[in-house]
Amino acid sequence: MASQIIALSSIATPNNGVDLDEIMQQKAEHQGCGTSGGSGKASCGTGAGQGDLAPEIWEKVKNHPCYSEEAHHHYARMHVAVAPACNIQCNYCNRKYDCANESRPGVVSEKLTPEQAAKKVLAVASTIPQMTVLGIAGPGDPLANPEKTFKTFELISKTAPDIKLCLSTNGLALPDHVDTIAGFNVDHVTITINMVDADVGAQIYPWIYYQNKRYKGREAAQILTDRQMQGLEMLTERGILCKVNSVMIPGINDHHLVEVNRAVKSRGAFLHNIMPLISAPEHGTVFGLNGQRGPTAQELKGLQDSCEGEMNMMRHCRQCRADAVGLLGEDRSAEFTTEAVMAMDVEYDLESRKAYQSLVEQERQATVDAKRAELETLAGEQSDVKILIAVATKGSGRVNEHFGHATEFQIYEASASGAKFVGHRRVDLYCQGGYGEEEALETTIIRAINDCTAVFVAKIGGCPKASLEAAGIDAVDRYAFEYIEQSVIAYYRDYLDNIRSGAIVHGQRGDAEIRQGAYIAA
Ligand code: CLF
Ligand code: SF4
Repeated sequence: MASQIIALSSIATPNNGVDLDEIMQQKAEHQGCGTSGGSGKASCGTGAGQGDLAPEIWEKVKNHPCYSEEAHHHYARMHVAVAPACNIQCNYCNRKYDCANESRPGVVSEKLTPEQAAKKVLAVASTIPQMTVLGIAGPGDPLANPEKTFKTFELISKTAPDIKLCLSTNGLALPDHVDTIAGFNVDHVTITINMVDADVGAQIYPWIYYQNKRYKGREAAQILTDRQMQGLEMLTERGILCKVNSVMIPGINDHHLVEVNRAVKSRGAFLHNIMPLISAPEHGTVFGLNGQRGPTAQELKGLQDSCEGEMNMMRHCRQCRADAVGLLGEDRSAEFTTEAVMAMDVEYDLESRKAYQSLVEQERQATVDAKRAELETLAGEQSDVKILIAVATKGSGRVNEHFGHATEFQIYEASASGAKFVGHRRVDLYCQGGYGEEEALETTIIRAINDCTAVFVAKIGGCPKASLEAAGIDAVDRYAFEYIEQSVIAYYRDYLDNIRSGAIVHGQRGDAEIRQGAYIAA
């Protein structure tokens, strides 16, 4: 395995923070949790693995970082911002910014022509060989800009046929374009559906523009929901995997989203992604200005849990920008400005990409095997104790980020069933060029992971460790560079042992804050 990893990193130097040589070196030096346990069967939801899905579905999702939680540790996506116009108005959107249905308000994209977009895709694919998906998600609505969207798909399907094409839409124009979408072999379409009741919809959408006419209020919302349901049915009839994004807006559609979940499930949606409303006065949106709050971490998780039945729930969405590039938890768009891309000599080497990806697959399989083995150590465990664990990672499914360098923490729920990814929390950087930013620690990091029992890091200094422990959060570096899920299970097993021996007393943690405001790429 070590020699394969060396080969992997020599094929390309993807600056994705996943330096596998470094990992193996550090792992050799740092004997952490070792290897116990293992899960075998992947968890339900988007953690679903090869054994949980029909082979033809697995083929479609296995390398898609949004449709497979497991894949998102290893594979990247990119967006090209070719679609500026929109045909509806959402109360959480300010048109100065990107489409808030698949991006955070607060950051402006560079808009591209289809030709510029095609060159950018080749440039990114050559630099980041684990980039497997090209999505068009704005900055307006892709299907309100059908010529630009489909021209982009046409160019990319000719020059980079191994890249999956993906689309995200509000659904109003969707029924008119399903055949074209199918014609480009698009396997993945996201529809943002926030309601199936026009009275709820009227509180979210002030107007839509449909068939050359502007509609308002309840009438607008009724047309929108009818078109969304029609589009969803048409896509699923053609075997296209549909993800539904829903923005959770407390007091407006939070309880109603359970009904939305039922409605989209009955029409064949594959995945439901319930996202928190991001709303702040500085965004200039209706909801931002009228003080509409977003959900807390517990409210979001509670709704996601209540919708998780036979339908897969996505919990790893990063609400990314319309020009996002990289793994879901990172943003490398700043490396690929139009000016930089146009100046690049791009050589698209399909064979190198395949070789790199086959080695990524081996690393991925190793994470699954390690989890399976560790889970066996929990066989027969009956405890109903559940704890949350925050993890600092920069990819590859390992605990491989220093506490001070983390801009997000991945959150895992540990229980007698094993380890399950349940979300992520964006935070301010603690480390500010040689010193720790105490304000960031108090105001964002501890609040963001306040519901967690422990935080796993590759390394942490004495001061932040003491502050975390004063807040009741165990700062753990003994799993540095080990696999995340294996480590979560190992920690949980030790945690139960400590409860039973009386060394610790298990208590419920409090709620946590979901970070508001824009994330600016480093
Ligand atoms: Fe982009 Fe969306 Fe395709 Fe993914 S994003 S168009 S399905 S390739 Fe993914 Fe980003 Fe969440 Fe979207 S994390 S906002 S769900
Ligand atoms: Fe904004 Fe997207 Fe809604 Fe259009 S669909 S108004 S771009 S959030």
